[in-house]
Amino acid sequence: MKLKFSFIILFVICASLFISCSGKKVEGAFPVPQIKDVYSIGDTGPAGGIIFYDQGSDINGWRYLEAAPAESEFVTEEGWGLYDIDVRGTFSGIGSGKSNTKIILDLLKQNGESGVAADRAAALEINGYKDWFLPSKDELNMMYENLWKRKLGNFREDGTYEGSYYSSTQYNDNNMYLTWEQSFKNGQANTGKRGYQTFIRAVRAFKSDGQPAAEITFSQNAEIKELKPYSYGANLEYEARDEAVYNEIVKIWAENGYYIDDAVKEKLTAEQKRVFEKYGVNEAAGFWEVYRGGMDWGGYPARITASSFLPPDTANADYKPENLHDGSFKTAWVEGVKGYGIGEYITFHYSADSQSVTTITIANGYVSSSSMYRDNSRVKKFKMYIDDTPYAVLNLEDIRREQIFQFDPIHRAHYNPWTIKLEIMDVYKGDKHDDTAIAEIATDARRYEIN
Ligand SMILES: [Ca+2]
Ligand SMILES: [Ca+2]
Repeated sequence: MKLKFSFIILFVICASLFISCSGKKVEGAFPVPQIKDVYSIGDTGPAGGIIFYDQGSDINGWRYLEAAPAESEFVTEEGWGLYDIDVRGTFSGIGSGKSNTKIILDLLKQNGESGVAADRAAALEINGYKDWFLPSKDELNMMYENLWKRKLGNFREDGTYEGSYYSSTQYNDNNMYLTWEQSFKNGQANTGKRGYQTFIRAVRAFKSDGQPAAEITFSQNAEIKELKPYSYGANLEYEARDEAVYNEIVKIWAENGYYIDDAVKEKLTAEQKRVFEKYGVNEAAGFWEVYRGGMDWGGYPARITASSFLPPDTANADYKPENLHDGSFKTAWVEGVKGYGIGEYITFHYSADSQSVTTITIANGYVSSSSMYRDNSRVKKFKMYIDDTPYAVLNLEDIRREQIFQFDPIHRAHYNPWTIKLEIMDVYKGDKHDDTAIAEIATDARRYEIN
């Protein structure tokens, strides 16, 4: 009892002198904490901050998120730190800020860096609470939505970057390592370099009973769907040697009024007959061309990047990520690391106004011939992420045929750009090479009827 009483006295003295009890100078006295059975958005929290998110019950070891009081806000000369360092494993989702911050703190320690956004947030001590962290991208946005829009929280709209606040979420732009931040002047989430003096507002998580959240509150395996192909698209048992013969048939087809009847068929050579039986004549597409029949309704990526790709070979074939979406089954992306490329990934970048995505169609492997297909490796499992948060595991079959995965529309708030990432988890090993290839991937807003 006596100890507790002295602590309160000490706290009052410290607060009135604008000095925290750890001896560090702080900006000002903090609001008086409120202890309640149930908190609403906008309430003063148990640490004197403001409640900005409520899960409704304890899930993954926490219920509420509390933004630190405005008096604790800061900028650092050194910004976010970890320039040019890949901070792997951070997520955007609500509930990921605490584990993101732990990843950043470990890397800062490894690199001997300090005095930047995450470690200064984690070092805050406010009304006796020391469990502060840097919010994730989506957590930061909830502060904007639930506090700023109600004129709560005294967020800034000024400064060089118009009230930009740092999140703890990395953005990997083709191996340029940026950080998600959000302007509280216009609500836009942006990716930025890490040296800027952007504002930092720490947050903390706590349980229904008011106790601090568990150590790691975000499980990257939470609720991941296991998906199999829902349907199949084009049969891709093409052979390069058939291409010239196929083109002869297309010519004959055009010369005969875009039709091949029995009389025309009779005149075909044996080789032409064989190729015609195998492929038919595709009215709208060339031999290697992806035929989508005008069905591309939306959900179209603005660009595609990859964690690595194989440099061009002596035959001058290239294996860039753009080959994944060039409309040709002849070209492929091939990962560029030693071994089978487990952990390598491709990222589809969508603009803020893109449609939702409901299908991903994948032509697995180097499909341009049966030997190329077998010699190189194919993907067996992809881990699919939405904005770096795990969403599903795609289980691919080892077939030269388009495989179509379908899911509920992936809705994103239509004011921020967003991403789908596919990470190689497992492969079908090639007979000759450990190069893992994918010929084509399309994402789409179309939806297949359930039989
Ligand atoms: Ca391609
Ligand atoms: Ca490889």
